[in-house]
Amino acid sequence: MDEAKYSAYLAVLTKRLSDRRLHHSLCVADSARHLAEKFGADADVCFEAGLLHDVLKEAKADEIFALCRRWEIALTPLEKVTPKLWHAKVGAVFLEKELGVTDARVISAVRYHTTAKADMSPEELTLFVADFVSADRDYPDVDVIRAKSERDPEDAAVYGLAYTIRELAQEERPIHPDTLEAYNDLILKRNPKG
Ligand code: DGI
Ligand code: FE
Ligand code: FE
Repeated sequence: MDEAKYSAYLAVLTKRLSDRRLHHSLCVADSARHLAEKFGADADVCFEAGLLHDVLKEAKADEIFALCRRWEIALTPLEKVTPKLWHAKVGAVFLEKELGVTDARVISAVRYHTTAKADMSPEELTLFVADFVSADRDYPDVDVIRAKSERDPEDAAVYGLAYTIRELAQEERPIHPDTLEAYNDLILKRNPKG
């Protein structure tokens, strides 16, 4: 990425994000580039998507709903009541409309970075996994998923999805259909007989 573009993105991120979240974004960008180089996704696309993926993570509900109206983004009933999903779907459109991102691979990786989806592109999968294993992450099995990510990113994604689905079900919260479809897709690819 050229210097001018990097500085412009950094200025937006610095304005919108806490120090901790900015640090997370830089760590995810690094992890995404590393995984891309190792497993053959586009490294520049993954770095850019990693840098920008959480740009709207700290936006307030008022702003999210205003952006949805302005850009005619339709949230499903499940998405409306799940604030953690907003920054991915609305953030992807923000990249296009406000930051001038034109590469559909970057936009789509950001869009699906929280839920994942069935049939992910290499760049979508890479960002999804990078967000779990970035250097700033510190949850109980982060070492397990880091080790998997270095061997087989799809295996790491299955582990991450199973972890998220388990947590959400345990708390009796809604699970986005894209999350369930991503999980089934990767499981069936691994073992077509189920
Ligand atoms: O933005 P980050 O914190 O870096 O990570 P993220 O965008 O992957 O968000 C993770 C959060 O999103 C985590 O608390 C679980 C939640 N989440 C992920 N998939 C789903 C979900 N929440 C619901 N209700 N349904 C989902 O399918
Ligand atoms: Fe996120
Ligand atoms: Fe993130």
